[in-house]
Amino acid sequence: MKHNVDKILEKYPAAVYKNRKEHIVVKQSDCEEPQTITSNTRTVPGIITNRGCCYAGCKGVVIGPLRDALIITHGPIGCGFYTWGTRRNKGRTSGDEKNFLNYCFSTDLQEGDIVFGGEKKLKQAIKEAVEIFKPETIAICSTCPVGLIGDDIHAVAAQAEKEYGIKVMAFSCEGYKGVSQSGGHHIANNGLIRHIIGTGDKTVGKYAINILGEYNIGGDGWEIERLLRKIGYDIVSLIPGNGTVRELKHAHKATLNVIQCHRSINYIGEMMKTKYGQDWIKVNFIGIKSTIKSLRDLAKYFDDPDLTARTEAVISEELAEVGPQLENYKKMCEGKTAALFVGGSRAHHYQHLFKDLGIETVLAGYEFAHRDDYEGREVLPFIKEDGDSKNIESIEVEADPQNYRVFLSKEKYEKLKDEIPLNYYAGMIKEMPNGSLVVDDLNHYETEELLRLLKPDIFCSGIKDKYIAHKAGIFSKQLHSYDYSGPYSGFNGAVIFARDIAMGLTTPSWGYVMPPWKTEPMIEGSYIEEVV
Ligand code: CFM
Repeated sequence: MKHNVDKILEKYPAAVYKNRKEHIVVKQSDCEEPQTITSNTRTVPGIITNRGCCYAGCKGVVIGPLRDALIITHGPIGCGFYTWGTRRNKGRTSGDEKNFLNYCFSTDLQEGDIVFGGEKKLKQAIKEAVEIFKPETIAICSTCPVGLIGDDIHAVAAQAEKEYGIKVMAFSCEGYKGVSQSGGHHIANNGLIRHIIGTGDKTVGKYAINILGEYNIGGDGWEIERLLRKIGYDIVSLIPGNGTVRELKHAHKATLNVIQCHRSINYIGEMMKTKYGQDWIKVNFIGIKSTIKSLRDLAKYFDDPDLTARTEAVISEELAEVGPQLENYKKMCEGKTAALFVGGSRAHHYQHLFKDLGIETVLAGYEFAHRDDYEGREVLPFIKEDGDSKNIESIEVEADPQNYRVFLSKEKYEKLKDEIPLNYYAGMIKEMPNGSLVVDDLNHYETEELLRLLKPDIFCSGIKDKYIAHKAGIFSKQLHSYDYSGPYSGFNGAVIFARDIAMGLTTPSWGYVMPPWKTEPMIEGSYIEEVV
């Protein structure tokens, strides 16, 4: 079946039509010159978008989950308030560690501060934070007005670092910078490389890894940690879900960087490769088959018979545990279809888990991914315009003479590169079914129209459009926060996800919801139709 996407786009003015058409692709594997996708561009003004901001990507996503970092939002109170506890990134402390995850610190800028400057207030906030909470690390994250009035948060941070003898980092992650959350990831990654990673000197174990781009939403990271520790890996640092600045200092000592979310953390992976020689590997612990593949890929990298045997033993053990339950849920899910619209990697990762349950993905989109997340890193040299390039620093790193190490021989590296995703991500589109739709930065109008056109049984998105789907009689599951459920990763997580999806699909509620198009004929001039 072909989809008449043009009919939806026709409603737009000419300039918007052209713009949006470039962001929509129908997967056609038999096509000699498949359409490329445009992404990482600013949202068309006036369009209602689901995207977040640069501050959300820096403070909310990358820095926020570090348990022992006390984060001060320098800006009006709303910015801090709306990022307080809403992402469900969990953390558990041990020993004498501090945990600031449940707090929200802000300078609460008022009109007077905007006129006369907010640096004084920031200094005072740092002083109070040090006196009351005695943190080892403070991170300052600024929001839009701070960038506009020009407070020098970096000078304040440097002075506070001297005065209190603790680490104080400043992130100029004003909301308007870059494209959506994506710019904030980049700024946060730069800061962690510049200030933290490489400052420790811990001795690490035999199979030493860092887990990157896993945020422990709903406990996903805990499930992944459990599996990897059971196999015998030494997890040097978690960057950043359930992680600490204390551990992060030693990250350069690990042998391999294991990357779950490519979009938000690939900068750190790449910079650590240049600076410390560490390879990174792209994994996906969402879905049974993809978890098994990821575990086997890791074992291949270390190529140690003991580790390989242990990997296989753990896979069999875990599978035996979850197999029968999954089969049961699969019977309720098989044959259904899903549409996914999430930030920059979950719309890909969850297709694997849906496939395990016999559910096909008919539409997938990212809010702010870059072309490489869609089409694979091989397109990197051909990306003409980078949405980050205007106002986000791209830092250059060099090999560290003391800490640069290479784990694989050249021959081994070349051989392994063909077998596992070593320093490589293939992107989402290659793995999508033929005829499915890929839409970058889906807006509310397109969401409604595509739901009517494709009629998926499940729509996975976030809080901003969850209820549009419910009002249309379509079960919707939030893939950002998991609707208070989770973990969904690994073997046990797959069962919890299957249970939640089966429960959602079989609830009789959807039958009681009657959107107009279920009962009334199409209104004249309706642009919703399927064409052959
Ligand atoms: Fe990576 Fe994320 Fe995502 Fe993301 Fe996010 Fe998130 Fe996300 Mo919400 S880091 S890109 S900026 S996997 S908060 S844990 S769910 S949009 S798809």
